Amino acid sequence: MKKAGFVTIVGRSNVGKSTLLNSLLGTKISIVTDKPQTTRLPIKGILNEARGQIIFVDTPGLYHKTKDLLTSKLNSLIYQELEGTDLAIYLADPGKPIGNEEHELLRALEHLPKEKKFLVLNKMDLATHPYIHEYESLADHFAKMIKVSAAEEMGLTDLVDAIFEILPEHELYFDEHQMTDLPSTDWMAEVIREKCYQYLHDEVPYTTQVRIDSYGKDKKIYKIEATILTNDERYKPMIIGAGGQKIRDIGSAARKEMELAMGTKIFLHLNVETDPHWAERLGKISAN
Ligand SMILES: Nc1nc2c(ncn2[C@@H]2O[C@H](COP(=O)(O)OP(=O)(O)OP(=O)(O)O)[C@@H](O)[C@H]2O)c(=O)[nH]1
Ligand SMILES: [Mg+2]
Repeated sequence: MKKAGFVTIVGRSNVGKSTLLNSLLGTKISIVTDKPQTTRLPIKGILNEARGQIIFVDTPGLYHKTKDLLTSKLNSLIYQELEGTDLAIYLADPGKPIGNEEHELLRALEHLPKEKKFLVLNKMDLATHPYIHEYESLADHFAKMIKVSAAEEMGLTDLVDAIFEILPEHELYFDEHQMTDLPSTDWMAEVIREKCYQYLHDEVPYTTQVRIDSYGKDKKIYKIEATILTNDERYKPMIIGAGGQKIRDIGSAARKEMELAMGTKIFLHLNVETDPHWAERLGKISAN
């Protein structure tokens, strides 16, 4: 029988969890930015090989700088995902010292047996890793310590080999050709949300969520209607921009990426609405 199992990637915000997921799968499934708290859904990416199937779960990064509803919801999603996982990858960035977030995650990981935990040090492509010794001293608590660069795709074969070594024999959980469990509307919304992070500044992208209102094919063109929700009326003009320039930039960047991924022409129409309550509904759209 083949091997199959769930591997949950946890770590502080911005350590490169989503980059790692995308590099492992060789395609972009999870969105990546240089800002913290980018990932909001636990996104599953599925690696299929002759040896079996690894389902990687990308989680929101633990983040303690702000104490709001969104942050506490994102933080609690991490713990839900760790329950019942076959392996936890604790991803760390040795360019940053161990802080409160690391201590909290390490405490959460104490509930898992050592054999079910890997310590993975990322961003090894950078010239210096000033805090690497702090993380190396944690190695005893993990079954393995592996050094990688998610961005430069270094060390990933070793990581995948080590994962297959410890995964149980199990029938496949997903169809062999499937790469993600994300329904296509969630994926479309994530692409648009990523462009909000690229084109909007400071706190503005954090106030946004994206809703897909309708989609479908009309002749050869795929039509998508979506709304960017912001929790405060005052952010609306910033999202729209002078003469509508910002929303056009966001829309056109999202459209190009969707056309590339879907291999079809797309007509994307974006609206902007104020909805102070979107964060309260967030847990209900978890990708589980
Ligand atoms: N130099 C270098 N940069 C990396 C590497 N992996 C990720 N990054 C960068 O680190 C930043 C954060 O990457 P993400 O993958 O979004 O991090 P994350 O852990 O998913 O962040 P959250 O979803 O906010 O928790 C981005 O600017 C990436 O390009 C790496 O191996 N080397
Ligand atoms: Mg992420």
